[in-house]
Amino acid sequence: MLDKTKRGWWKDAVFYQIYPKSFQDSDGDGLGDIPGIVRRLDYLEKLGIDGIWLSPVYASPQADNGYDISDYRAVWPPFGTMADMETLIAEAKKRGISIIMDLVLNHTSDEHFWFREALKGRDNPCHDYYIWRDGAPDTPPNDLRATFGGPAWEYVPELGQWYFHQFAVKQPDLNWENPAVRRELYDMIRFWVDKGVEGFRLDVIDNIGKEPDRKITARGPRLHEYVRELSREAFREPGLVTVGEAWSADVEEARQYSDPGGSELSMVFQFEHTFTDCVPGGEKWDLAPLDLPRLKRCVERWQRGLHGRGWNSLFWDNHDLPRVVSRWGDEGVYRVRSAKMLAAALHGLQGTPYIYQGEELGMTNIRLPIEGYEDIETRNFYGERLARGYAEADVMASVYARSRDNARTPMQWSRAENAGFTDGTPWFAVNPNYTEINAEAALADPDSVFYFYQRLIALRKRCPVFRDGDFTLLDPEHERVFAYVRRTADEQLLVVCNFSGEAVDWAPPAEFGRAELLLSNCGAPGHGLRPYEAYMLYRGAVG
Ligand code: TEU
Repeated sequence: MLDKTKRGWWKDAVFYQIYPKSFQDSDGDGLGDIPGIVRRLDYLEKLGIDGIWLSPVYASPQADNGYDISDYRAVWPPFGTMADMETLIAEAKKRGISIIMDLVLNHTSDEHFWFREALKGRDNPCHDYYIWRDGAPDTPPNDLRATFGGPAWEYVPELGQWYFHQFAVKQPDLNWENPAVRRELYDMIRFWVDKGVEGFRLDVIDNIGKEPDRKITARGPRLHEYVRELSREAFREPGLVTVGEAWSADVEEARQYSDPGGSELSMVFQFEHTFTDCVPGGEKWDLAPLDLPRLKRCVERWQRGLHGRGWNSLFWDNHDLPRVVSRWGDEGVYRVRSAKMLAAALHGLQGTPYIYQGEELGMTNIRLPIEGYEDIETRNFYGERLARGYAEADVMASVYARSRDNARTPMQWSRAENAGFTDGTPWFAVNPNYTEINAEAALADPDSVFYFYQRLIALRKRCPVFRDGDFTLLDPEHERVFAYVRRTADEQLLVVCNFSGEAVDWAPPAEFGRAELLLSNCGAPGHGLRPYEAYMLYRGAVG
């Protein structure tokens, strides 16, 4: 078992993200909950993961599924109680699984006590916890837009002031320039550390240093000063793992965030690779076929850029992204094989892998009529694009491919009604393919995607090259094959993945002629590569 008191233990770890609303319901209200997670810990232990990144479970009006927090020190009642949370932390720990909480420090809900106080008047001590500008009701301070659509400013007639919000109107931004705000947040973090939480995922951490008057949202001038202070004041134990969500980070900046000296964070989530199938310069909704050479160059830049100088996180999926098997694999005949191929491509890299719930089953995207979507971003996008004159069919094509709700359909546990997720009415549509794609079926099939992930997790623990090896990309311009070599002084690992549904003529480098086959998704490698074939070859010290 990993020694989680030591800095760096996460370099050997694999994490699993749970989106609690959609994981497991235990009381029939149609919403996943904390006792439901406890019930599934044995399943996660079997998979072999070392920690759970738990998306927000705090008290919240749920305007953004919990990323709008009204009380950081309370659990949203439909998810359970504080006692349930304590049980989860303890039961997980017994199984060697750490709980990593999601921290939303950039904004609160407008129903948070601080904001309700702030609305009482300019003299209220909480007023300066948020970002206000004087002005007339019809002219916002400037033209900054919110991520979820509309202006980033909202007018409050009673105060004659506008408040700043980078996300929904119901998510007012906290004023990090106010030391009292920072102090409150550090105290709150310590509350959770004292409860036994072993790490944190920091929501949009790159946005905390905003300076809206200068139209600066991400990467503000004081950002790293704040992150260092946060780390010093709140993350005192060297064993606490911290991962910052940083859409704006480039390699250079990620080095700073994940500096091995530990002055900031353990690692960041960066998203550059998730734009390699978007129209260059466009938004995530502007679809283009995957440009594999572009994806490979991107991965190469990050692998080489952080080797020895920082630490990567590795992921294809999360609660904001579509399902990777639908995106870059095949939902049809090659679903299982392509899901394994994508897993191999990612887990062979240097960094800490994150598995998003259901990814280990090869769960897929969903298609619903627009009324079926719950996500605020999806709904606003649909309205805005139609208003701008886009054709409905094109807008829906983007929704099918990129809506965050693709990831938020209930976890598919079994063939039972509602996929075994709930005895009640699920809060969100269950993907009808649950009769075929579900955990029960996967556990009964030794060739399932689940066991492939289980083996990948075990391999990372067996061969140091996964953690330590450098990175050499083979055939950078090849449009179908993603192959790379990882090397340490006495080990070599070759990862070969066919990203296409067609057979490809490709042979491994001669030095791997007698290498050990660590794993593969269609038996022993033959001549060339079969559709979506993937394998790993190994030469080295570890038997
Ligand atoms: O996401 C950050 C963020 O910028 C997203 O809105 C992202 O741009 C979008 O999902 C891409 O489609 C984080 C959380 O992960 C997300 O779930 C929250 O909605 C958001 O912050 C606000 O807290």
